[in-house]
Amino acid sequence: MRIKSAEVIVTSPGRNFVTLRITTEDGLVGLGDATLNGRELAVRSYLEDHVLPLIADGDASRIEDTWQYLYRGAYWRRGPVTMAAISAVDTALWDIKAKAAGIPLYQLLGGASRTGALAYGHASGRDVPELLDSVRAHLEAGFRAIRIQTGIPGLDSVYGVATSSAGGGERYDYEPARRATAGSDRPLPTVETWDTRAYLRHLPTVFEAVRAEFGPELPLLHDGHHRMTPIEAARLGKALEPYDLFWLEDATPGEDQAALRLIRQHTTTPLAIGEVFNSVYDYTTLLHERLIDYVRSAVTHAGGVTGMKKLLDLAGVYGIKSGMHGPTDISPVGMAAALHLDLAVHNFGIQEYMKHSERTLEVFRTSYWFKDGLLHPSDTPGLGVDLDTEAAARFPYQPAYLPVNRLRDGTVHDW
Ligand code: GCO
Ligand code: MG
Repeated sequence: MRIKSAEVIVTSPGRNFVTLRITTEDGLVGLGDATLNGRELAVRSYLEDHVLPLIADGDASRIEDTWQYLYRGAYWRRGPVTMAAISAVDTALWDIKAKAAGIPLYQLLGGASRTGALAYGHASGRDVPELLDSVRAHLEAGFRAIRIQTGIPGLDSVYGVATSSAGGGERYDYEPARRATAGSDRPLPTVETWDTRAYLRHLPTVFEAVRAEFGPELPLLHDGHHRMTPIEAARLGKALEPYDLFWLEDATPGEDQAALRLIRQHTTTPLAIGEVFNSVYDYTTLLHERLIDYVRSAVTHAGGVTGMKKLLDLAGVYGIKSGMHGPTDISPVGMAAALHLDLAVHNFGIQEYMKHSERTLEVFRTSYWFKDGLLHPSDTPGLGVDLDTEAAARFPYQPAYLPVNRLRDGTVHDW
């Protein structure tokens, strides 16, 4: 099974995606997601300039060997650009292998361990009444686990709060990486203002209102998006204990693994971290010392199906579960890869799920489905996603950035 051709497709159907498409001599096509939100073209270059020449004419069946060759062979290891590129090659090769076998990928990974993957959706509101409406809409749409994010009195714009409506009352577009404004030839990140004290005061009152309205059963999650110091995070975890969260995510900036020790000593609120990680080595302290409950990496950023499987197997040794990253900047290809792993691994916890826009789904033809709170990757051979290259060409790349945060005095803060 030799690789005949490989191409990188950058398309922007609503937001930017980077996809690797590998074709074998016998005509099998494999897809891999290499999207790195806001830094897309660096991964395209890494793939086109440094990876594709190395795998041209290679044996598509040698997945582990290709992974090790690209990881160890580069000498310069890890990092989001390198690992997104390796992820794309790896995922495309798994797609091809499963298609060659005529089976869905999860069968190659050991077969189904469950009937579907519990998915959480994103409820948000600029204030509490709007948030309660959004939770209600998510319950009506079938979600059985819900992430809660709200506006904070005194702040104009806050991470995780939808600013536009997708129609049908579903507000989902909470963090489009912003495109250049009309007339400007130089896109710059928008700047938001942040105030941790206001956030810490407000958030427990929000969870109190949600529990009062919807009762104790519904699993509720929250994303702190890297903004707290360890002692602030510890305080928030304690304050949220009465509301029985499924998890508190990214309470502190992820690169400081030791920070989680301090949080852990103070609270029994479960902790999740890792969406910006790209290697199992980013987790070693967290896993060995059982400082977290869920690993948040995505197949797209953690070295593909191979990298993610290695990470989840190590996490499983410590009883730590998966909670794979699944916002809309993970393409439908990355999402499908996650779903096959979700179905197969024993230590599955939950899957994040933000539905892609209709425009995105014009380019990426998916077969995975959502019903009664669970996602299923489908039984289509391979990943079960096709890329319509003509549709992709209609949506050329558009420079865009995530926002940045500043404190009220102008100091740069984590976003
Ligand atoms: C999440 C994440 C995303 C990130 C995004 C950045 O939990 O879904 O925090 O919302 O902000 O992936 O590109
Ligand atoms: Mg997050």
